[in-house]
Amino acid sequence: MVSTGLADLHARLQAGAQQAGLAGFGVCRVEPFADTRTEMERRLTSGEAGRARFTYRDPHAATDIRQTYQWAERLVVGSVGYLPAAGDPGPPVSNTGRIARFATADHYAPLRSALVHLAGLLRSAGHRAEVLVDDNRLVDRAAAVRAGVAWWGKSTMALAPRFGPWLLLGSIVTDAPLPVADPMVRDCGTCTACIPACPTGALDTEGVLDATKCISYWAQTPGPIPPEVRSAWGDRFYGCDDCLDACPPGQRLAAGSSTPAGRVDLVDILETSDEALLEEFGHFYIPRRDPHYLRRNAVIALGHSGDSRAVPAVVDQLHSDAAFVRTQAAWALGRIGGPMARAALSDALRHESDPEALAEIERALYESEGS
Ligand code: B12
Ligand code: SF4
Ligand code: SF4
Repeated sequence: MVSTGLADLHARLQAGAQQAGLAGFGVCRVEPFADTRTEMERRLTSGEAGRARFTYRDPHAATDIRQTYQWAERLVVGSVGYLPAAGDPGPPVSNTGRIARFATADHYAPLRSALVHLAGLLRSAGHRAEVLVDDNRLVDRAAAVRAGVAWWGKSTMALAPRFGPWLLLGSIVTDAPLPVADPMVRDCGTCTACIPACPTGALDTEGVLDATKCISYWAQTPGPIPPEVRSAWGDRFYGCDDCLDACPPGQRLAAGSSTPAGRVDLVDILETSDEALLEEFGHFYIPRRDPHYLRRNAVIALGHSGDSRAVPAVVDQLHSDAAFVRTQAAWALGRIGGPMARAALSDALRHESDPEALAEIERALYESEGS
């Protein structure tokens, strides 16, 4: 039995969520997300989690909010739609790269401010409230599904009617025993469109993602990109939207989001200072805040572009102080080919000391033979 005070507070939160423009709002209990924990542990053991840290650093804590907040009674879950605001990168243009729509700007900001506002309502009613947005201490999708804000898609995305997968998720942890929502009675039915749409085969039919094959994972993971992922990279600079683009429930919204956004000049990126890169892309997850990873991604996309006008900028990256950037630059030059690329690779062969970069230079020279 929920007291009138709590029912009233719930109604005020719901109205506040609507006023703040949230796409979804729901409340759920805080019992551990046992199935998610089991699945995370399975993926850690099988290797499918890759080197992902985030929630995988401590699956026990991420699936049991009471380990962080012993007083927690409920999760108030909110979602925000980021289309049409995130726009559309449009068709590929030579020497440009694509930013996945969730990252064309800090699209978490409106979600964060809406949840901070709702947390204020909870606190003024005498309750505790902490806002968690894309936080490693909570598995956001499991919370959204339990709170009736979304259903689980086979792409592993949390989907909602009208928005499809184009949603970002966050929660408020509270000690207010608010009335809880019923989960959404919905699933993907017979659709499996996202599975063949994935360029690297990272998804299977069971709703499992193998992070070690996912371009989105590699775009934010240290080191050189494995050859099979590199060869499917296309014009991506950060993130990947292919399994979202393929998803029928989100396609109407995507089709109406045509304002150009999220296309960047990759040669400019290679020529931009560390400070300016971190300033412009500060809202990305960049390992150790090291801009070399942005240049690594740019160089791979330039290799796919195959445009000889990019060669001088990529040649400069053969002198990068990060071996993984030199390795990818050699690979890109091998793909673009041409006399200037070959001359730079031959020169690099004489001074390169990193074994992986050296092997890539040799391969690139071999592959660009005759170009
Ligand atoms: C680590 C992480 C990643 C990793 C790994 C993702 C993964 N699948 O684990 C990488 C870097 C690959 C990644 C990529 C992306 N991410 Co991410 N990521 C996270 C993070 C930090 C943790 C996710 C986690 O713990 N997963 C644990 C696994 C086990 O849970 P799960 O993926 O939900 O898996 C469940 C399903 O598989 C389901 N399930 C099991 N069996 C079956 C069977 C069927 C039939 C079905 C339908 C389901 C199902 O049960 C599993 C366990 O409960 C969250 C933020 C957070 N704090 O939660 C964001 C988050 C999941 N990411 C987000 C986004 C936007 C993305 C990208 C779209 C970004 C992009 N455009 O590049 C891609 C999407 C790739 C994809 N298809 O998932 C959003 C997703 C929002 C949404 N609507 O779902 C989140 C929630 C961030 C946020 N706060 O909004 N991400
Ligand atoms: S984000 Fe891209 S690479 Fe990752 S599962 Fe989706 S389509 Fe595949
Ligand atoms: S593409 Fe189809 S199967 Fe995949 S998540 Fe969307 S609705 Fe589900």
